[in-house]
Amino acid sequence: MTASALVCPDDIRAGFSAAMSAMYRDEVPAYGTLLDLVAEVNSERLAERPEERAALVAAGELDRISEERHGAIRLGTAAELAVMRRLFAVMGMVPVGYYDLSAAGVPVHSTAFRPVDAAALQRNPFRVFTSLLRLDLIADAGLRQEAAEVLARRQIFTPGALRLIAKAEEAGGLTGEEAQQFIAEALETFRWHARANVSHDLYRRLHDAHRLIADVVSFRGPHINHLTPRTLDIDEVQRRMPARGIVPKAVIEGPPPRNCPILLRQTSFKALQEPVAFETGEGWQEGTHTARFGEIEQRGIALTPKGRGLYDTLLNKARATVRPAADGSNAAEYEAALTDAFQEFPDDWEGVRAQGLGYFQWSLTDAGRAAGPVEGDAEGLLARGLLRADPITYEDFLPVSAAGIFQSNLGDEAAQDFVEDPNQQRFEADLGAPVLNEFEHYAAIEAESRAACLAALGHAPVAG
Ligand code: OOG
Ligand code: NI
Repeated sequence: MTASALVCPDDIRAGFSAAMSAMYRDEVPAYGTLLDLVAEVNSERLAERPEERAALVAAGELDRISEERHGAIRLGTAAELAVMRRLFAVMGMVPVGYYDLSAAGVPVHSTAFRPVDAAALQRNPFRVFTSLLRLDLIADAGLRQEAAEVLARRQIFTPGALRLIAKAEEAGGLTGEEAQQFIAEALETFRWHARANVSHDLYRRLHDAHRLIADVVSFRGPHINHLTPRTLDIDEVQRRMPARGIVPKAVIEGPPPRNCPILLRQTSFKALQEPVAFETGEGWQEGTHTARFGEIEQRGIALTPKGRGLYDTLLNKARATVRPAADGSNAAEYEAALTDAFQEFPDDWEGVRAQGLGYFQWSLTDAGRAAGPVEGDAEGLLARGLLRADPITYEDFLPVSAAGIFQSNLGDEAAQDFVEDPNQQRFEADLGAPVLNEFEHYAAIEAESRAACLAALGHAPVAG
């Protein structure tokens, strides 16, 4: 078979993301309502802001503006995580970043499977935030054992999916027909199961240990627990949710609204209580489970370690003054504290760049392309109008925000103290591969773009 018969992984990812979106809208009607609301606000903003619209057209992003950017799943075992890595690899998604949520009272650690190069992100940016349950953080040894046994018995991948993953690894990809089959088989893993694979009694005991443990252990597979489209105005979507009959979480996670957006702002509607049937040995007993929700996101510039350090400091400062309550009673105070704390973070691109807080993509201006060989460093050439520096979008996640999203969808009573215990080495051993360090990745994009500009302007290639 020739390589040209193989489908590009980006196309498989795009097909998978569309199939997942259709399945989730069908399973969770409130998510369809959220998508409609996002599309409405996005089109209003585009009508009001022709410059923003033109920038999206230039970036080739206008058509896909309201499409999903990410989803999330929670896995039970190391073996599941290792196969999940291979499944996502078929779609050009690799593990980026390590997130320890134990510090925030959630017994998981996580990575995000995502496309990394610019062309792949532009074709389809879909990512999956993937968490692995840490049974080692459950205090009760008996319960830990029972949970491990239930997890050891389940197979979350279909035989067809496993066969096609192996086929893709062997042949270096999938043909068009195989890709269609792969999408259909892979989708099965993320489907909701209205029948639990445990008794109501075990469910309740798992739930009492932590609601998240019950969510992972009690079902046949890692149902997708939310999907997240991009909005051009997160504050407005948050405001309009109640009128659409969906209940927003108390506060928007991440930085306050700014002229120059940084990192990631996210919010969600609260998880729904859904009917579930539990095994009794003789039949099925009705009960409920709360896990699935819908989220929205708005992204800004990727920050350097220095910028991220400042972000974390200011966020902690605001949260030390006002800790957002899940019922929304102090939401206004929290927003005020956040805005106040972030006065210290420069809110113009010049300032962000000059202080080394964010990552930028360098390119030649028209004048730069027309110029002959010139002397000077990047900053000097920028000042002379021969180069430009555009913010690089942050494509990853934030642990404090993720914990806030988890927490608001697990209920306040789920907040628990675990000893902070990051274990990236263990996570990578379970995954079967190292995760890509997101800071190094953004730094390399910036350095390469700057070196290419200088080379084009007749400078000797910069060493390193
Ligand atoms: C994942 C929560 C984290 C995000 O956007 O930060 C997340 C989960 O609830 O499983 O998706
Ligand atoms: Ni999310």
